[in-house]
Amino acid sequence: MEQNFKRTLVTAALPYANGGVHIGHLAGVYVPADIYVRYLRLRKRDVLFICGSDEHGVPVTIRARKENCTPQQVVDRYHKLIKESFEGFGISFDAYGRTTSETHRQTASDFFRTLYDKGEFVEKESEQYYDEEAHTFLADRYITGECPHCHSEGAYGDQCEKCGTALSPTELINPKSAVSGAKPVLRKTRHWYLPLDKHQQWLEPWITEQHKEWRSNVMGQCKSWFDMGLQPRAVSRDLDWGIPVPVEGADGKVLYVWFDAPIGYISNTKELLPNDWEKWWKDKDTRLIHFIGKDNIVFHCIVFPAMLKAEGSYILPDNVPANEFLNLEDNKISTSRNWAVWLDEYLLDFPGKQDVLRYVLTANAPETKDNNFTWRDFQARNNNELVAVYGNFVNRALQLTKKYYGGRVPEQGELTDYDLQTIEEFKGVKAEVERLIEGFRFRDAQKEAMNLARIGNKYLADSEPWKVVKTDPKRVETVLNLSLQLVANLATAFEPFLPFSSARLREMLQLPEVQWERLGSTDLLPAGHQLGEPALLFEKIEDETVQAQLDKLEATKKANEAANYKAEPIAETIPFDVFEKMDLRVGTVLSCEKVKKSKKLLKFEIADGLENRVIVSGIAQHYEPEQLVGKQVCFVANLAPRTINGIESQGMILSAVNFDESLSVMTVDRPVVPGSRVG
Ligand code: B3M
Ligand code: ZN
Repeated sequence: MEQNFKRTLVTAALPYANGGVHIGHLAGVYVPADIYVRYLRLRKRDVLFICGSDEHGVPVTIRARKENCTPQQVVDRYHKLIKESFEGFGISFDAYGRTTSETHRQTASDFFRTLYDKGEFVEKESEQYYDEEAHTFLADRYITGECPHCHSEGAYGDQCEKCGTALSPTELINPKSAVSGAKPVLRKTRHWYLPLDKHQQWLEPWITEQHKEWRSNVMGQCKSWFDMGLQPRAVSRDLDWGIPVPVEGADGKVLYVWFDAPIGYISNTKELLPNDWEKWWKDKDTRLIHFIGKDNIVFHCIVFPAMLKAEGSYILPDNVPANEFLNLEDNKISTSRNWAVWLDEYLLDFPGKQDVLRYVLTANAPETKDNNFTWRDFQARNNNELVAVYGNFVNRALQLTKKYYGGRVPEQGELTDYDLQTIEEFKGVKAEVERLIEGFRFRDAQKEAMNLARIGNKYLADSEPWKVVKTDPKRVETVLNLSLQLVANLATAFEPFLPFSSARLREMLQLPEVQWERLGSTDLLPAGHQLGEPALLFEKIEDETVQAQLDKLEATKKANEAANYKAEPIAETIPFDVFEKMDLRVGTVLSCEKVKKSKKLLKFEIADGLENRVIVSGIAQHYEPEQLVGKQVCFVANLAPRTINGIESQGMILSAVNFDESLSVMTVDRPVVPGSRVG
């Protein structure tokens, strides 16, 4: 149990500095870790919260190549962006470092060297794809080709994104280097491997017997790895971005990013506490907790512990509360498809509303299964819970106190049975929130905190101080005193979850200190205490605001569809004389109106240089009539007339059909006289 430890070291996965951070990151890792750490601090436990940017790895080099800059420029940019996003959301790291720091290079290098000197690696030669034009070995992601399973083009050397199959580069049909486009050749190369097969002996019982308390999703993944039998893993790569392998004759080789990244937790601790870091990593009395997403489970439960054990002087993680994934509007969040709510954009679009997102992401946290974020749910939770329950209770209690007592906390008089019953209800919240947070059940813990506000609302509604004030003013003093005690309790209970709102609420209460140990008490605010000015704690989010976010996502979807659009195959060839039979002309739209009783049809009068003509066209869902009047449009002039909805249509107006079936009428680039031929 946690109480037996002297200190807790909490790490949160180091985000890749090849892009920004989004709600999936926040929900999966950083908000839960932050709640946990803030809670431990409130409990006055010795705790350290470590994170930083993961700046090595192939994705960084791919991004650099795409953007025509250096990998260092890429990570400098994103490190700053990520760090600021986290600060914006109040993620309270003690250290946020980076894996390109000198401390990290040295630490990771020494770590490798220690394992190397102890004979903890096996050295193996293998064949890997090499690009003879670019003179470089190719990382799996740098090789594309046809998927051997679904035969779609553009599958990567590690995975086909179309059918999801995991691949190895040699399985690709017609492999191509993504660097030069050349056909890669197999070349021999040497690498160092961590023999996980040997480590399985102790890893398996350590997890499955000694850590039965780990979340079932985490345990499930570990067991399936064990069942398949662990394999040796290469910890070096042929790449020019990363930490050089500190061994003679290893030119052109760097540490595999998943070898150096977890060591980042250690080096970032070292940077913060150069003289005192060891007790956090090497003392049995330290409890190490890794907060991660589910795609990182194998590295934190198996690979990193094996590295730590092989080194010999480090403690092992005590728990790895990994979350499942958060989807966005029913689709998988994706950086490459820009399907995400980016934190930096949220901070700009919703200034001062960090806690709303924190709240919603915790209420919806993917703790046991994948979950879905929708903007409608975001709005509903804000309006129906934060505003209508929490904010409303606080506001009523403070406004009534202001009105009746000039904002001074009234005396607590004699308590009725109902008062005592209410007190009994909210007293239990402390133990419950503690139990849930310590069990990494943040979603339920937050719900418990919210219960305080529900209790408060009910108490006020039942006690009706605004009525009783006329008949029994003494009673109102007690009701408002107790209500204010509840408000103060709310500020305390929400401190780990909604730190910005708690700070504002404490300001309104003029309650500078948070005393977690007094959560559940009825004397947090002494009688006579002068409260500050009440203000709204949360505000309603309007439909338009939500619609703007949905429109943004819709635009992303459209952009992705357009980017993936493949033109239809060309129709059967026709001889020239067949084409020539078609008389295409340009005409000016003299008038345009909706056809009565039809949703689709527009009636045009077209100046065609002769006698003018009427054309009926099915484009009413794409244009308002006024948008077309005066335009010069192309039309088929010698089409046999047809009667549509009782109107004779003399020709057909030409439109381009876009990828999404939207229409764009064909007009001319410069004005021409009506009746001009098209050809
Ligand atoms: N950067 C992967 C990720 O962001 C990786 C985590 C490293 S934690 C040591 O999902
Ligand atoms: Zn495939």
